[in-house]
Amino acid sequence: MDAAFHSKLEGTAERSEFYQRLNEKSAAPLWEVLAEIVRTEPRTACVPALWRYEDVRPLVMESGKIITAKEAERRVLILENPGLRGQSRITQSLYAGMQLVLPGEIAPSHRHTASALRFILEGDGGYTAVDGERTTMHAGDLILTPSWTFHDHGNPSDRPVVWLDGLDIPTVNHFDTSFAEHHPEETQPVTRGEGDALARYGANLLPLEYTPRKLAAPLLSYPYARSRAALEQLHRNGPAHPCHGVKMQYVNPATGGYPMPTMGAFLQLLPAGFRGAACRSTDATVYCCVEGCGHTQAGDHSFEWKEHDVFVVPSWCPVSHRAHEEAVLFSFSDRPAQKALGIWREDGPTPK
Ligand code: 1HN
Repeated sequence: MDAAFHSKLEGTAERSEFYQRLNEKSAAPLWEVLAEIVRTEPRTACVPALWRYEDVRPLVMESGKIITAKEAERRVLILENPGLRGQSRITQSLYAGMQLVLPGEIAPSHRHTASALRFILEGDGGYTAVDGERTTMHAGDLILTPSWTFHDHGNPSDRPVVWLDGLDIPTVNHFDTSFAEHHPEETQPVTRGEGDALARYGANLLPLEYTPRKLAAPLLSYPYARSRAALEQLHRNGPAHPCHGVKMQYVNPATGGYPMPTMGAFLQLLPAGFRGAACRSTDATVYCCVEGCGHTQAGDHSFEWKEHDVFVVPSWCPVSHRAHEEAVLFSFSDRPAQKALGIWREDGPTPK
């Protein structure tokens, strides 16, 4: 990059006197900050980090004794990036948290500008209702709550339900575009039978003359059993990608695009003994181990992960995965937003 981006400027008395007068008029000299604000490549306060489920789960369960879902509205422990403490975010653009709904509880219906995805970790009898349809949560399912859709959660089962929430809250707040409101009722009325959206949009069929009217996928849920079976088949048909193993992206079946405009989601199988090459991309990514165990190198951080552990890899940080046994990783990032803006980049594989 141009030398001008890096040159150290001399601090003269004349300049500092000028800067003071600029300051009084709410103005500032670009040349003093140019190298800082126009980086030659991404440099972020976001750091690689790992949350072990064995550490977080007991705290999630303890939160169940501290506050009810109703009182909390949403009983969630935020996973805060250690480089971004106090900002309720796991990357610069994304929020992540672990949510608990205990047997018999209801998390009341509301809607907001922020889009959410949920990746189910534990429990088989919880549900989320979105736009008049309920979907039962099973471990490994991906559930969408697109921007401005009413959503409530409930747990009629006798076991706690825990999931990973991913929201684009920092993105929405970056644009100062947050709106939110409660539904007049605690639980929104159910207007369609369970499985309606999956049959209508998620079975390689679409209604006649269907044209998408919204940016988000018309699906509520992407059941794990189907995605897992597809990865298994693709693994048998081989070969695995040198960086990613067998990696697929969740899709909006009506457009072929991402499930939501601000967040993309991915599922990858790493075959037993897989040793991936390093690659990097500009979308900081949140990973969650669904099955198996392995190792991830993210820059100079090394993570040993197993089931339900969550880790985050910042923008442009070289990342490589290894699997000690066959493993499945779920992940999500702001890739669709970056691609829509024309600013997404990737690099790799780089030689081991
Ligand atoms: C929200 O609505 C949910 O609906 C979870 O489960 C986490 C974090 C911030 C703002 C809204 C939910 C959230 C949230």
